[in-house]
Amino acid sequence: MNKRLLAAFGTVILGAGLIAGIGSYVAAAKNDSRVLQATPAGTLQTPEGTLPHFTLDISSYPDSGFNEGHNAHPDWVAYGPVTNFDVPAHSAITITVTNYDGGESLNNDFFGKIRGTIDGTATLNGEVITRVPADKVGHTFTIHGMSDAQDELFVSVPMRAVPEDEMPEEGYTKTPMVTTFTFITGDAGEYIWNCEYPCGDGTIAKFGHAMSTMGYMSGHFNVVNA
Ligand SMILES: [Cu+2]
Repeated sequence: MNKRLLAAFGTVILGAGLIAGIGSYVAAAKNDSRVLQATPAGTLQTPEGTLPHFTLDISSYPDSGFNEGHNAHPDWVAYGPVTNFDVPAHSAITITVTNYDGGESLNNDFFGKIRGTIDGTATLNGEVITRVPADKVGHTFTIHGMSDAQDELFVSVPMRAVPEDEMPEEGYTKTPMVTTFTFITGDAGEYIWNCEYPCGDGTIAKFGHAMSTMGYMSGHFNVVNA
């Protein structure tokens, strides 16, 4: 194996290791039982034929102030309105994430690339993209299985960070980054999603607090029979 191939391979292994580690962390905690059901949106033409189509609209925030009554840690970064989702099996799922948060650099460029969506693309503020530069990522939405026995579902999409000079002192920016992506579900099963951008605190690696507590940067992603 040549050196470049080995380096690329190493990056993938590191990525997979991170996911596995965080996944088991997350599975142990069930803090917030609220679940958002995907909204029916007719049908969609996909590479796998015409499928039932569903949508989820979510946001990522620099703090949990939006989440009154559920914000045990109002200063922690979070996705909302909730962090547990139900989507139908064998369907096209379109998720729109409105990101109000800034960011810095990913630990791992693996998560800068869009993975597992139709055509490997997303749209960012209406423009088609396949990746976000590793130093311009605010959060990621990364869906994966909890065990190897499961139907394959791996979707990872980076959210572009709001530039520092557009982040207000108070409240949320009026110019969020809007990312939309579509993927196809297989059989019903329980999955986990989490953010792979080190946006937490409490540890040197920034994988503590919001990153290691259910209901902020992670949650359940259930694929259910319609
Ligand atoms: Cu995050």
